[in-house]
Amino acid sequence: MMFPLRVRTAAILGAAVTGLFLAANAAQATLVFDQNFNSSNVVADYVNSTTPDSHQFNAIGSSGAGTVVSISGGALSFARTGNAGSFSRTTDFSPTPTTLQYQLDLSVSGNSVATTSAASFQVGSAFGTANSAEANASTYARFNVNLGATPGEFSIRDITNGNNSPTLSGTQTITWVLNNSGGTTSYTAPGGGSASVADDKADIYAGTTLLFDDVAVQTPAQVMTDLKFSYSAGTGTINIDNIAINDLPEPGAIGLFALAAAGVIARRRRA
Ligand SMILES: [Ca+2]
Ligand SMILES: [Ca+2]
Ligand SMILES: [Ca+2]
Repeated sequence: MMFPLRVRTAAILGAAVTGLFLAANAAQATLVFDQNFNSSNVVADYVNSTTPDSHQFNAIGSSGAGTVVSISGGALSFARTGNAGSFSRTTDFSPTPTTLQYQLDLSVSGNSVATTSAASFQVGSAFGTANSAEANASTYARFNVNLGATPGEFSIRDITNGNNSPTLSGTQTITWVLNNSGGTTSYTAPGGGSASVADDKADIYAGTTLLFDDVAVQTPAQVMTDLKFSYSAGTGTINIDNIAINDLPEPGAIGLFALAAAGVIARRRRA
């Protein structure tokens, strides 16, 4: 049987819109930075202090012998009893990302004393290469790592809002989704399915478990051009691997497709 022209037109437009959405999603993630620490066992090989590429840091180091930095088992390892260890990426990402999905594998070992906020991960701008954490005013968003009293156990602390995740252990893939775009953005959640994050909010996952949903970032007016990791309290080893940082699709891009499609349908209906 034949459907009325309007229904067939709507079906064709619907298929076209679906195609545009798929195209927009397929075009999405752009690499901002990645590093899996597999190419060398020498820490310095991952550093370029002046002109780092999208796989290199401006600095990886420690403030003294109390923190030993090494490449161990193909991961970046900070073994701490004192001082502070860090990585810094201070050369700006270009173009400046407005959304980020910052993923890394995290594990701890050798810890036996619970320590809140032993280490911190930060994204912001105008960072330096000091081993200490960056100032809040320079920090778009941050989360901390708490060491547990049981070896291998840790938790993630949303330090900005004062919330702790449940206890984690083993190697956890942490996914930190940041939105500085000015509007809500959608993304594919770890493990599949659609998720969203509002402007100047963050989602944090361990594996496929959402630990923090749309929590406020530290300084909403900041931008996301620099990275810092700083480990400055507690005893134990923190291992970092498979850093993968991508930007998410511009919410405006998908919105424009939808608006354009709606405009075509409206014109057809008037005709
Ligand atoms: Ca690795
Ligand atoms: Ca969310
Ligand atoms: Ca903002």
